[in-house]
Amino acid sequence: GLADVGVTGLAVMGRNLARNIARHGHAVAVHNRTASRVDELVAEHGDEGDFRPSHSLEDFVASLAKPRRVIIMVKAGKATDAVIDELVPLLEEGDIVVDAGNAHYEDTRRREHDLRERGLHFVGTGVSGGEEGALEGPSIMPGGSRESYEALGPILEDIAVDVDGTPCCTYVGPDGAGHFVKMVHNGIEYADMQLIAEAYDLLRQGLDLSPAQLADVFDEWNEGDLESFLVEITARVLRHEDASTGKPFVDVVVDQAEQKGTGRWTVQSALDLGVPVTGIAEAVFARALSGAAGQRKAVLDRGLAGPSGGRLEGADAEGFVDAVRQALYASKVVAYAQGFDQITAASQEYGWDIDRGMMATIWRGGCIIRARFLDRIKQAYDKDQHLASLLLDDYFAEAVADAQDAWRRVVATAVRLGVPAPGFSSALAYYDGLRRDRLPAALVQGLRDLFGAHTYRRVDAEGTYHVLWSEDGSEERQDTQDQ
Ligand code: NBP
Repeated sequence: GLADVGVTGLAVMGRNLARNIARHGHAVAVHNRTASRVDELVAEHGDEGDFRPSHSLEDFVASLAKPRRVIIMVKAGKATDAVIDELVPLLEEGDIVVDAGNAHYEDTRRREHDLRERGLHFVGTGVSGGEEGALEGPSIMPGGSRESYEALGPILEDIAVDVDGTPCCTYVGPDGAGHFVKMVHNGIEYADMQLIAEAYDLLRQGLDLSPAQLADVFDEWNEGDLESFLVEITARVLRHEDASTGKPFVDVVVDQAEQKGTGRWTVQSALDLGVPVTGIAEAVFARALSGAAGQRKAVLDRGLAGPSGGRLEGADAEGFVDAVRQALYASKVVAYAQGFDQITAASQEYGWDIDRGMMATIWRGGCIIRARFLDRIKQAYDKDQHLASLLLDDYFAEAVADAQDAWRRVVATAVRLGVPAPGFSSALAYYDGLRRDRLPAALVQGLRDLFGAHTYRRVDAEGTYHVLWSEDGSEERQDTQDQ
């Protein structure tokens, strides 16, 4: 018979995804530009399931049952377009092309539009969990037509990881929705890691705890509300000793964080949408600062003034570990709330109608940000589908209220010690900004009106106004003038 589904692009990700599909009892056609990868896969893992190898794209397409389901797993960008261009002439109306690479959602929107005009379905899907996830069960975030999900969903849900009997895969929304949600997931991952790094730094600097002692702290935190994959592996990394020097591993690693770009994409999109994702932005900028090696060295050589006294003593040290735990939790709530705001804004902008509770559900497994906490987010959106901010949900509002004294103490301590905590402090500033009755934005509007005649609105009347600053200071109503 013909194969149920095909995978083209058999580097680490595609190869593992194909094996995962085969292990679940589906006949999987496999293809790669360089044929040796096809042969290697079948030679090494052919006994795991029903693989149908092809050396040409024509044979590959011919080996698939209709409507054809083709998963492309190649390097994101030009390679994806090259494969699509080659593939499309070989396909027929109703066939489904799936891009499982890390595409930018704007590219996915363009590709979906082009293929739809040719009668084909295009599904851009986020796949999270790296190599291991692809093989053992990733979290899958597919976007595209609902109709295509009918044919594709069952296989994807089959190979996705399961949490409490629920697969970490669901239909996300039309065209770029899946890749958008995957992008924000990665952005949240940046924010989460930055907050963890700040917690580590504050405790190490403030209390002089060793990496091994801090590993114990993170292990303990992993028993409570902070329970997550990232906190778990933080303990592992901190406990690890460098084999050649015997030093704590974290002390032999160059302190310049790299990035592949999805955090930057998230922030770029947030700027366009006008959504404050300060947690993600601070994380991206903190990596950039860490990588500014020349500048850092020049500053270190010259020396720039900082506060005196680097350690916490007595009452200042008391309870500080737990205060940092609470600050981490509150900041994390803010970072996730902001990420979900970005999904909300894009969903409105592009008409995606994304079910936010379901996004939290499918991130519970397979993902780097998998965490106990995501159940709470799901519950919050289940209770109120139109929730304006996660911070308004009773559970989160109370959790942050409980944490806020500790959070303020930690941010103040960081400032006093001169330990940078951009994630903690910007999350708190965001929280306080959101809470404010009147913001100084009123003054900003006044300034804009004076220097640029940009106009303003009044608290006590409808309409748009401008002050005649260079005349008698009287106020003009602007919006009626043109009529
Ligand atoms: P790579 O991103 O390293 O891409 C290698 C694959 O792309 C090979 O199969 C290669 O074929 C193929 N390819 C290239 Br490059 N140019 C091509 C072209 N013009 N025509 C046809 N095929 C071409 O593979 P990966 O690390 O497995 O990642 C695959 C996708 O999954 C990427 O989009 C990545 O961002 C995403 N992703 C990766 C991870 C991860 O942890 N690695 C996690 C989540 C998502 P060849 O063998 O002939 O050179």
